[in-house]
Amino acid sequence: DFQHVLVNFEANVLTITMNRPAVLNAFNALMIQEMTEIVEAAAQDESIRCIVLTGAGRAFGAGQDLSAFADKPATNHAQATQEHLGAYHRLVNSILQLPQPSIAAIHGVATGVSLNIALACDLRVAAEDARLSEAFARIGLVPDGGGAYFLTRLLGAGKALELALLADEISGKEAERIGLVTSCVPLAGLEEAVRMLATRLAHGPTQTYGLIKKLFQQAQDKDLAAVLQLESKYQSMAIETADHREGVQAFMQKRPPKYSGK
Ligand code: T3D
Repeated sequence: DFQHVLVNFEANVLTITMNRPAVLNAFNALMIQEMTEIVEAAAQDESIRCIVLTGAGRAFGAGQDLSAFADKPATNHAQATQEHLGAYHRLVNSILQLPQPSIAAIHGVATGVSLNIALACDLRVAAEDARLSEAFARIGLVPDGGGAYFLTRLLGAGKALELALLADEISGKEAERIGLVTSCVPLAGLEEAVRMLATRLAHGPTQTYGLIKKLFQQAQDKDLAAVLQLESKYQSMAIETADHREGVQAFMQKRPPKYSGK
C-alpha cells in the first residue's frame, strides 16, 4: 500500500496515479520514493506490457512541493535540493529504462519536475486544458529531472532554451503543435484516448518495443556507423522473438497478429 500513489493493473496495463491532489500532486520525498519503487518493480514484471502515468484531481503535477523549502534559510535550500536530486534522478532513469512502453496522460498543470517526469515517458497525451511549463526559472532554478536532455532532443536546442528561459505555460494544443506531446484531446476524452493507446501497445510485441527503445535511446549520441551496428545487434535479437514469427505468419495467413509480448 502506498500513501501518495494509486496503482491499477488491468488488461496488462499498469496505471500509476500521483495522488496528492490538494497540492496538485506536487512531489514530496515519499511520493518520489513510492513511484520509484513501483516503476522499478514494473520493469521486472512481464505481465505488465504498458505503463500509464497520470495525476489525481485537476492536475498532472505542480513540480516539487515547495512548502518544504519555504521556511528554511537560503543555505538549506541548496542542501535540500542536492538531496532531492539524487532521488529524482533515480526515478527519471527508472522510467526511461522501462522495457515496456510508457505513456504520460497530462491534464491541467504539468510544471517543473512533473513535466520532466512526463518527458521521460515514451509518449504523451495531453488534454486541451493542459498547462505545461518549465517553471523552474520563475523561482530561480535551472530545469532538473532531465529537462535539458529531454527538451533539447524533443524540440531542438532553440525551442528548448526558449521554454526554459521564459518558463511560460503552453497549452496542450501548442504542446502538440511543437511536438512536445503526441496528441491533444478534449479533457472528457483523455482517459479513453489513453486507454485505447495503452491497450494497443499492451497488445504489441513487447520485447521488440523494449529493443526499439534501447536502439533509439542509444542512437541519440552516436554516428551512423555506430547506429548501424546497434541496429544489427537489436535486429538479431528481435528476429529471434516469438512475436516476430507470429507477425510474419499472421501476414502470410492474412489475419491480425496475436502477440504474446515474448
Ligand atoms: O528539490 C529540488 O530539487 C527542487 C526542485 C524543484 C523542481 C521544480 O519542480 S521547480 C517548480 C516547482 N513548482 C512550481 O513552481 C509551481 C508552483 N505552483 C504554482 O505556480 C501554481 O500552483 C500553479 C500555476 C501550478 C497552479 O495554479 P492554480 O491557480 O491552478 O492552483 P493553486 O491555487 O496555486 O494551487 C492549488 C493548491 O496547490 C494551493 O494550495 P492551497 O492554497 O489550496 O492550500 C497551492 O499552494 C498548492 N500547490 C501548487 N503547487 C505547489 C503547491 N504546494 C506546494 N508545492 C507546489 N509546487
